[in-house]
Amino acid sequence: MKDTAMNGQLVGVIGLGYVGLPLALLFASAGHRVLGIDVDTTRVNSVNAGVSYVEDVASADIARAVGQSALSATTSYDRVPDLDAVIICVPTPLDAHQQPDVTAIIAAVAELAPHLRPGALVVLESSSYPGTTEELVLPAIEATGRKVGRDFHLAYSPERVNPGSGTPLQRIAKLVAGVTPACTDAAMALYGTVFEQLVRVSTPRVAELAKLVENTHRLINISFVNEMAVHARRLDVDVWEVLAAAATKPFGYEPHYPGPGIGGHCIPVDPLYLQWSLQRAGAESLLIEAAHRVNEAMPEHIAFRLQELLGSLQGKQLLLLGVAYKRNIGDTRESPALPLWDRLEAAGARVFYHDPHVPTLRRGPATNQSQPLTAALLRAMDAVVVVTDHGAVDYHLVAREAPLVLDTRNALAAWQRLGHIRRL
Ligand code: SAJ
Repeated sequence: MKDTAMNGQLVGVIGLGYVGLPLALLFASAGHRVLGIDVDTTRVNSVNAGVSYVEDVASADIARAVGQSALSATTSYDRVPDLDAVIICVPTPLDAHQQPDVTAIIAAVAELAPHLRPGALVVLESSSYPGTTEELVLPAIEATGRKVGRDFHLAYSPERVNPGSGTPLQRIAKLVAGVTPACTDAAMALYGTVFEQLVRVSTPRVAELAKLVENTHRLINISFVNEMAVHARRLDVDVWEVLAAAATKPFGYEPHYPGPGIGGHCIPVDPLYLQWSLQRAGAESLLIEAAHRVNEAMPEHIAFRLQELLGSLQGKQLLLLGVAYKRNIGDTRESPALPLWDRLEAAGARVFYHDPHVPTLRRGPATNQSQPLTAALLRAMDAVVVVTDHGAVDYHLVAREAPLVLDTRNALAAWQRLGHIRRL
């Protein structure tokens, strides 16, 4: 339900990435004025120039919002005292030890806390461990002498952006949980002006954990079908036919499909935030550990299959078809193509790639170019590995010209009967 009474707020969005930028536009399109705050000057200048750098966001939409003075961006926190609400959408990656890295949240809160206007609403959207809002954000703001529920409101509302899906953000149900009932009311009032379905939950910890459970569910299910893909050959079945058959079950089953491993900034990361939370509480999830191990081993399995098919990889020329972490986007963060590339080079292969969404790719000191997908290129390879099943690839050309294809995504299902098209 849209509550027009709350329109015309000045809303700050901290972090203008694949979560914050669409959210900023959504609030701008609902009659609010939005101030985007980001540490990256290039992003700030791009927003103010009406140029998008997020695949699901059209430049025209940014330009329109900026032209209507509904959206502007800055690297400065100077205007925090003017803000009615501040929504934090900064990254929460893993550190080098695979532990939660919440430094971006800490930095953002440190900047905004001293300048919050009386009655301002702060909402954290970044995926993080249960307790982040009440153990990390709340004390940092109250350390300025402000009291939650009286001088400011604080809530948690996990982002549910789904890159490349085309699902309108406002139609995705939104969990909302305030530190106090008044905080929840304030967050519901603001979010109610843009989101069609709000789901009120009792505490931020519930919402924080719900988000991690959503993505851990997905990790475990994908890991299981990856495990089936690795072992199906021993059972003398085609795992893709098995999964297609299982997918006909209309209840109690949600289809997932094998791949080269799990990439992105959600599915490989959020379950490890959950595992860390459990370990901090003296527990541990056996399933998360096992799922993580299965997915981490997929690039090794691909290298093993290539060695089965080609013999030694020493000196072989291999083309990775797709390096993005999932189809039809250009994001390579945590992409399984990256460890696969390193593994194949370590085995002595010469690795090339073609990805219509990724023009260049850094691997170590080298910056590699996406090779034009031509018959000559394909014929020059010893094998082509389909890593990402982008739509904008001529798979007929690949099937016709490549001497051998290891298809990790079933992108060449139509040519499966050909002997040189192999699967995991
Ligand atoms: N993947 C598989 N097999 C599958 C599904 C995915 O191997 O059956 C792989 C993808 O190729 C990718 C990784 O898993 O490498 C993650 O893919 P994803 O489809 O989960 O895409 P993400 O990472 O963009 O996840 C987002 C998440 N959204 C939020 O966190 C708000 C996730 O919760 C969604 O479930 C997901 O989109 C979605 O459903 O598309």
